[in-house]
Amino acid sequence: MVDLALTDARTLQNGIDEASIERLERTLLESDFGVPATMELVAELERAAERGKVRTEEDLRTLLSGRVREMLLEGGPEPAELERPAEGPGVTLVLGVNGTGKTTTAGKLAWRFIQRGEKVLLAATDTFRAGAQKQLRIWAERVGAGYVGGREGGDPAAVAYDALEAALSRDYDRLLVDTAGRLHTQRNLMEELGKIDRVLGRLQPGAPHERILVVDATSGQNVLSQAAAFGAAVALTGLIVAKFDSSARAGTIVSVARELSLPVRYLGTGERPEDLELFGADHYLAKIFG
Ligand SMILES: Nc1nc2c(ncn2[C@@H]2O[C@H](COP(=O)(O)OP(=O)(O)OP(=O)(O)O)[C@@H](O)[C@H]2O)c(=O)[nH]1
Ligand SMILES: [Mg+2]
Repeated sequence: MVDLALTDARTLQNGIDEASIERLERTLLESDFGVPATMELVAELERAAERGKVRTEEDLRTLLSGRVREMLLEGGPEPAELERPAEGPGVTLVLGVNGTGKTTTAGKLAWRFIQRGEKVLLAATDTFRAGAQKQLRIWAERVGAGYVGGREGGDPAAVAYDALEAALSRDYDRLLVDTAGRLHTQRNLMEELGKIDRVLGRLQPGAPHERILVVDATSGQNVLSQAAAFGAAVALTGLIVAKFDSSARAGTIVSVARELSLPVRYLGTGERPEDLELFGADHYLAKIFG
């Protein structure tokens, strides 16, 4: 929650004071709104204060949440569930740097769609790290999804191909493709993503329908450079912010929506299957501004 307490309640009678504005600026930066969004919000507040429009904390809350809502919408329209075509499985690539929560998020998404009556297949294209395949297979068993993996050291694009072939022939509604964590500096690994993407598209025109970057809520402004690097390799369609439960830096979402024009689609709020929420501006604003 972003603390909107003003420094001195007395000043409210004369409008908001300079110290309160500075304090708010610091709070926004500490919450990872980023410099451009913070500057814009503070300037807006100063303009409103000059016109005598901010006299109470409630005024401040209304002003900020209204403007933050507009910023969120710059990332795109209010997000809906992951896309699924009229025919064939909805294919989603799950991407991100090491340890952000990709595999967990793939498992949670599977659970979510299974709850909605869909038939879901999970594909483990991380043939690189020992144990990665098993982790996703356990999730598949746990939530009742199908599972396709490959042999250790095998070609990730070949696993993706096998999985989509299985999804098509066995009438799955969804295919969620988990990928190995990688740094944007690992050029081969970034190119491998492009290959997985193309292989899927050749087998089912239009696939993958979603390319989701999973970011860690505690990464702050690093999220921006991650999104830029992955966005250069494949055309991202949105973000999932995992570990939202363990971060007070809620402003990251605003800077992402605003600076990257990418919508946040879901928030990860824990380690259980049900700990994934569809992102909604109202809910988010209530969470951060009360
Ligand atoms: N509290 C919390 N923990 C999470 C969340 N999502 C993932 N985790 C934890 O974060 C750790 C890493 O999650 P993984 O799903 O293995 O991350 P990954 O991106 O697949 O990791 P690599 O495949 O190694 O790149 C695990 O301990 C998860 O349980 C979340 O929303 N909240
Ligand atoms: Mg993983």
